[in-house]
Amino acid sequence: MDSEVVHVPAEWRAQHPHGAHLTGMLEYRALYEESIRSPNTFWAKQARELLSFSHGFHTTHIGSLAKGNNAWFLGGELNASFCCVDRHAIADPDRVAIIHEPDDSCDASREITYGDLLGHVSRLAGCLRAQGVQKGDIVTIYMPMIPEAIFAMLACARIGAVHSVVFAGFSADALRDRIQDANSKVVITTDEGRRGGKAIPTKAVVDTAVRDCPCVSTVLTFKHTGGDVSWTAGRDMWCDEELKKYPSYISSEPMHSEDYLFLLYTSGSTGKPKGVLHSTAGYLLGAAMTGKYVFDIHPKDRFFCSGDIGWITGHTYTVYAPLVLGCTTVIFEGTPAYPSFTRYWEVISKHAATHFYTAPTALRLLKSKIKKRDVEEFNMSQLRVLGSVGEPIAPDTWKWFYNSMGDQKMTLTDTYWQTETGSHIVASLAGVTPMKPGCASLPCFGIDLAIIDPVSGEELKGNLVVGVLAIKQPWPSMARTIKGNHDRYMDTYFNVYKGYYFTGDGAYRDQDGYIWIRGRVDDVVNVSGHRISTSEIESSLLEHAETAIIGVPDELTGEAINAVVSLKTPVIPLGIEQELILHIRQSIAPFAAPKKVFIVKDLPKTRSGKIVRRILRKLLTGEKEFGDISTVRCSSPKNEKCQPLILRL
Ligand code: 6R9
Repeated sequence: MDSEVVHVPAEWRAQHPHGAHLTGMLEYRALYEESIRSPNTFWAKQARELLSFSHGFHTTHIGSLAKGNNAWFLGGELNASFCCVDRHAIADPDRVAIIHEPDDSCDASREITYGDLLGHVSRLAGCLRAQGVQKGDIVTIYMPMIPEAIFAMLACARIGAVHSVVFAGFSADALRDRIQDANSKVVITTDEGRRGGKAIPTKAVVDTAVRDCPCVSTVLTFKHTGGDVSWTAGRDMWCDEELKKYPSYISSEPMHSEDYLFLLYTSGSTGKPKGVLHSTAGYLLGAAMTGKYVFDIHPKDRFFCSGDIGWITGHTYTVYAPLVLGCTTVIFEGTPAYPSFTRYWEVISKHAATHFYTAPTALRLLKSKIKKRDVEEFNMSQLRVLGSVGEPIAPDTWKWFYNSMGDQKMTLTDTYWQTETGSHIVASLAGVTPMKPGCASLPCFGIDLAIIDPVSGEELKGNLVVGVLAIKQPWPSMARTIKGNHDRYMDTYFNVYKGYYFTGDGAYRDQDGYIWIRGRVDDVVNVSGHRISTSEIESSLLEHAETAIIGVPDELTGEAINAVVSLKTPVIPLGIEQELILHIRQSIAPFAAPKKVFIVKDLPKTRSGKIVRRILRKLLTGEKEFGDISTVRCSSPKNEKCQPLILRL
């Protein structure tokens, strides 16, 4: 598994147009040592170098992992929109901040300079203020991948409002729950979005969601496709007309370092999604520092991250890292498969992207569809850095990415991190770290990793150890709390192994100290890089059935959801499988829908009534060995006393 090492190609450094930020592994090791030995000195220096504080901080850090009360850069004041917009607009207003590539390759792309961005963000910020949005209020954003979505995030930040971006693939029910939890007065959306040639009815979904949200007084809608929408007078406003009323510059609100910048919902191992809250200074520093060192971003770069702004990857690496560092972010509204499988190559060559950051699920799809000759015509000469995120990347997919898109000339970084960590925590540094295909590799600066034995709870020191991955020192971009439920925050991350942050992932440290991520050890399934909790899906079916949701390996999506369902009715209605799938699509999102549904008479349970997923997983993956089943009531199809487990497929 860990034998193959791919060294950074010699020409990478020789042909670097700006000179890499780090000279090599010696510098990485020295800086890493310093970041662990003297974290406060290290982080204070980074913060002063990479962020612009309107009032300097007096204390770098207080708090501990055991208490879950970490705070950074106290006394400091800054504004994320100032750091991402104003300072670049002042220095170089004509530099392009955002390039938008539409879904359809025949439609024109758009470029927004830092100077223009300042105007767009200011106007929208003024408009939000006029709608009564105040410092600390949460604004919900439900939008496709267009520049206006970034304007909306930064406009919130400008007036000190907290943004909550909900992925535009979520259903109206899921959106409603998130708007209600955030108690948003204002929701920002578009008439429609467009993906893979299809219209996404964003406004219609918002209309349905806000029916049950008395907190919402304003829905601001950007015109995007020109599609028909229904209109509620007094509540709905067209942004395009409204924004003309506001000035193209308003000053940014000074925020305390620890004021929240955004809320983002993610799945945990229990049913209800968690609203993870991130701070202003700490989060922004994590984005800036990993952008600089992991991706080696320079101001002239054009960074293309295919991650949607509805997920943390989109927040940190489509929006905040590129903009805080003052480079160009390339955003793409479409899919890798429309109108053809060469779409990513088209986007990269058309916009001369220097970086391309994507997920293994897209790569697996392309790997099965693309032949070398399909992509030969594209000019990829500007491309310097490739990145992977979201799930473990199998060595063969890694190699395909490196060889076919990277032409063996680039550096490929596998980046491991989470919504809660804010920015990368394990990653190979572009152009620096010798790469191992399929391996996230080494800890980022300031991240003190531990592998823990899940049984004894003891840290496993040294190399060649397998266990669960934890972190033993606080770092600035860690999430500060879960909205409305600090106890859940403590129990999920800090009370599992006292004194450590628990990631929920299994990991192996090889003989070179490289970290191999082995996937979740809790009840979270990762479908195409989207996190979803098994119990969230199970509880959505509770009315109709008792269900066990199992993640099984899948060639295309990494893991696929299988549902094993025991119905509450004595008769099994025809077509019930499709009905259940539809129900999940509507109540959560299409990506949460099971690939297969198995209707069974009874689920295997322990004597105390807990479903034994381990057995179902083995059945579904074709394993014959069931392990110890002495405590299981309905143990296996072979057990004569039990009803056959699978009635029909
Ligand atoms: C950034 C993001 C986090 C979970 C995480 C892990 C998996 C992410 C990975 C990876 C192996 C990588 N994960 N990156 N596993 N190698 N490079 O995806 O955040 O949506 O919160 O998911 O994704 O299981 O715990 P999030």
